[in-house]
Amino acid sequence: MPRITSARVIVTCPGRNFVTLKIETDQGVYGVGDATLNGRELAVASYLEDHVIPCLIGRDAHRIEDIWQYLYKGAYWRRGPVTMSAIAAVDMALWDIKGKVAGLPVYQLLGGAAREGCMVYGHANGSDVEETIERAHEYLEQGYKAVRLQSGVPGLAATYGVSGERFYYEPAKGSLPEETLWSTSKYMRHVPELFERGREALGWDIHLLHDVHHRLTPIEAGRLGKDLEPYRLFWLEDATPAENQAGFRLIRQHTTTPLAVGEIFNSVWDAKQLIEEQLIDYIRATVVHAGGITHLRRIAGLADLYQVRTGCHGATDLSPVSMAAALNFGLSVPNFGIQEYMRHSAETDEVFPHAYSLSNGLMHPGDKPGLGVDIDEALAAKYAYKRAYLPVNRLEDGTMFNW
Ligand code: GCO
Ligand code: MG
Repeated sequence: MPRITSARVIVTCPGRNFVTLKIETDQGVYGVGDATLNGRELAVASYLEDHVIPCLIGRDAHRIEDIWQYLYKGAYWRRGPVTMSAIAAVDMALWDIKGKVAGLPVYQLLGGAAREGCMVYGHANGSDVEETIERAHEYLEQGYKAVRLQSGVPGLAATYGVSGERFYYEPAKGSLPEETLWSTSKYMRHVPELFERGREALGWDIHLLHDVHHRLTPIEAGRLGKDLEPYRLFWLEDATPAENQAGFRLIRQHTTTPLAVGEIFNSVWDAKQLIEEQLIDYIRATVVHAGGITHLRRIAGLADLYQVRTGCHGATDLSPVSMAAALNFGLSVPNFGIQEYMRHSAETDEVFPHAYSLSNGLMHPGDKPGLGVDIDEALAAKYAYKRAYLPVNRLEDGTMFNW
């Protein structure tokens, strides 16, 4: 049995900030876990260093479930993104160790491949509809089966999902939060046009997705879903903030557009009513923010009973360690739906060498024992942490709103 001898937190900024936990054992085998919480990174680093690592030393690394329960129940203060990201990092690292000791990729330990690969969606974003469509074409040419369309809204200087970058969207920047302005009516007028043009230009063989990023009320979301029905979206994401799970009933009463939610969820309790009442179609909770592979499997198990499929968050602020874990999970889980894939920068990929690969719109975690991802610590040490914040959003009259 591999005993945990040491663990450390590695904070690095190869283009953006990442927090990684590395757990070492007396058998020379180590594991890595992602602990990145965008804009609040150092809170998780401290939670791990000051409170979790001292409890890990000497434990049997194979007892993943016991250590999960120990950290969850033992903290007394349950749930929350900081706690659950820290637990997730430990959990990922332990699955990585178990796989390496067994000589098997983690998906084999989870039941083996339930499909050939995980369908992913890429991000097409542009300052206007034409630019977004042009970028979506590039994904089609690369064999993607699904693409998310976001575009600038006429009359708004900036909006969620649109950036100067060609293939990914990186909202965290600045030494203080950037402030943007929002108008629901301008947005609601614009989105149906984006998808009307999108279908005309891209055809019907590609899945199209859209992220509202928590900016509508339930009844507004119902109307947008209805307006988008002719374009047969794969999903409409985060149509309204989801603290009030019952609010999704109102959306459901008005539209058959499939709904996805959950990238900011950290526990099955955030999604219980949404799943049990079949108020959503895709659950977007992911490995790093929802307690690791161990807890995500529990969420997926509940979702499967209600024909809700997975659609894990996979933005650039989730490190390649999370991506590797999500792919091992996604390949094995029966009710996989889709995986978000935003490419990382070349510097990030260099710091985190990985075995996963993309072919014809499907991603595979690769067959290296463990998660199939590593961290180059010497290289990581060259990129010092840079404080960065997600933007904040106001209505045009100055009222604080959801970003
Ligand atoms: C997505 C998300 C991201 C988040 C980001 C916050 O659908 O990929 O909405 O763009 O805003 O991950 O850290
Ligand atoms: Mg989103």
